[in-house]
Amino acid sequence: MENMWLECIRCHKKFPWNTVIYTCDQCGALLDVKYRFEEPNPESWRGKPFSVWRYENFLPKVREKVSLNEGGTSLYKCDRLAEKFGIKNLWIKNEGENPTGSFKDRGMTVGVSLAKELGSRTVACASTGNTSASLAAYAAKAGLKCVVMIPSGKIALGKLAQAIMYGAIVLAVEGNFDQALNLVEQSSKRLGLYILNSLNPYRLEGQKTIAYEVIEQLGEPPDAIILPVGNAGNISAIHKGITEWKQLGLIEQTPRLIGIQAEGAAPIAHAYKKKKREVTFIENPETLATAIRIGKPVNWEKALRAIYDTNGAAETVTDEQILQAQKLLARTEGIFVEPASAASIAGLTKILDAGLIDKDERIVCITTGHGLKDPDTPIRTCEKPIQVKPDPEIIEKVLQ
Ligand code: AN7
Repeated sequence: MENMWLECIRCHKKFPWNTVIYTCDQCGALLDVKYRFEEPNPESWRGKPFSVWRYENFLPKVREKVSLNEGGTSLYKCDRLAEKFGIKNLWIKNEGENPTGSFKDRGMTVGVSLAKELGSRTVACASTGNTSASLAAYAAKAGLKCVVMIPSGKIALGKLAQAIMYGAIVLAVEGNFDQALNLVEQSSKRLGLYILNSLNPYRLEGQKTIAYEVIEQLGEPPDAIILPVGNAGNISAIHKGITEWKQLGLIEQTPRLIGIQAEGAAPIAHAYKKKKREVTFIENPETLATAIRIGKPVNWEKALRAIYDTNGAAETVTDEQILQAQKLLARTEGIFVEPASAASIAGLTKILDAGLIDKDERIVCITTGHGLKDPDTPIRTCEKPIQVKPDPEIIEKVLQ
């Protein structure tokens, strides 16, 4: 694959595509996958199924694709929700529709295919939940061994059920996600595990297809894309996808990328608000949106690049605002997402109030994970079922 290589995002040192490496050995920064693209011809993919591999011209070439038919998720026009916000053009890209219920599947189909291509036997990740569920499924499909390290007691029930069911070795680490990721990095050096967290640049290649799908579904790029940010891989991936299509002349406008973080876990939003190019990590991140309970986002540098390059923004939301947004979305549009995903909706209100988006702009919010991942939250925060005797008179009374 002489048309593809890895390149440091800071000092631009190049590495052959098949080097198993996650950070630059010269300056320590993350890597990007780079390509010498052939002249793009949209006709070459227009007839293909609506899925991640539809865009294989822009992805690593692999001999065997490990796929569960990921991508091709719905883009819903949300007029009832838009009306609540006093805006006109709001869509939701619902990534909960992926095979394991989150956007991570887009990354894993590419990342696990690469793991096979590179001859890895065991794949590993640290995870706040969704990454572990997704990796476990794709490792099963690929026939690879899978080790996942999760912060003990701090991942949603559904995600844990998935990782266990797909047969991963699940290690509950006594510490938070950041500590678990550190542990995976150290263990991978000792044990030769192939890491599939978002510091793996190949995983982000799959995730950039969210941008391509949105552009094709709308017929043009939106004005803004709003999404929750944790380890900051997704915002970085979407930025890379958009940048590549712009450079290839496939689109003219680039959407502004707006990242939303939970107040107790918002190092990137804090950096943005101070207009800084560096991030101050948070030692003890806290939020009920456990998916984004991350204090040391590995992709901070790529994420700030995404925000500043697109004239985007970052904002924080409280847990209370997240829960309200989760209910609002479910009850106006019939879309049930997990709390972290609702951060993008909660953030929209704040971004509009702050005047960072005009009311007539075309806005896409990305909801990253399915609501059933975390059944405990609605059980705790919503109305309890009304207990009744099987008697129509009682029903009549209750419903009056
Ligand atoms: C539903 O599973 O980090 O900013 O280990 O599950 O790309 O990290 C999950 C992250 C947003 C944040 N929404 O994405 C993990 C993990 C949901 C998520 C994010 C996650 P990034």
